[in-house]
Amino acid sequence: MNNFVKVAVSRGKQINSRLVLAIDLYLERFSDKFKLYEKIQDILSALENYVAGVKIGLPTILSLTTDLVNDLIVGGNWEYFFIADMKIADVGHVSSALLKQAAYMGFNAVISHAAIGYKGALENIVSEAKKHKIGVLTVCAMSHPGAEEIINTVFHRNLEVSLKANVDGFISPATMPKYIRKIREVGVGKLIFSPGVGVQGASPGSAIKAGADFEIVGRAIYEAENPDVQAANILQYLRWE
Ligand code: BMP
Repeated sequence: MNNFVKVAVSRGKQINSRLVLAIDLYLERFSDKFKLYEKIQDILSALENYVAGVKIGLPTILSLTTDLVNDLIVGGNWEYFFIADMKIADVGHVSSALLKQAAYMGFNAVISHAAIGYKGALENIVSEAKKHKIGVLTVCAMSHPGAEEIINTVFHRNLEVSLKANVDGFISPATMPKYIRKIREVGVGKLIFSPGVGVQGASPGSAIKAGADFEIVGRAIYEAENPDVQAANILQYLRWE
């Protein structure tokens, strides 16, 4: 097992949770970034007994800016693992530069698209990730209906290049469990994180049943009146045993 896989599994087992929180909160006005920072800190403080890891999206990273994200992750002294959802999709040197930014901010793993291919893209990302000791997760299929128009039609090729690049795991849609099943068959030792639970329609626990290791839940938790109560409800379906 590589380091990110170990970190994520051991954290998950430590609190018996397969729940990853997605945070995509963002600012309408630049001036409020400290308010946003405090709001996210409050959410994270309330959820540490229920949530294994936190995936932070680009709307939030851009709103907080890199130094505040670093402060949030490192300064908080959390037990969580952190995933940077940058959905990298660029040529090698730019992709590597993005990955480095994630490492500097203190993330444990970064998400890249797989459709950029191996040569001059994923190969660079994975080699840069090794230098910084962070994990790489690829998107081989997506959860929204339009994903079936293009990206999911090349799912098998996305999976193939990801395996060739020896990524640490995958983001695979809870809304379309057939992709999770396929990855589980071939992705030995790799992690599967599944978004699409809650607001997008998949039921808590459904992706785990199909073979995922973690389910990613965003709005259903952070928009709830009591995020901790909601996380506790969802967690019933997301235990390790
Ligand atoms: P929510 O639970 O609020 O629908 O959020 C889902 C999260 O998972 C978002 O951060 C989104 O970017 C991410 N995601 C997704 O919804 N579908 C995918 O196919 C890939 C994703 O990363």
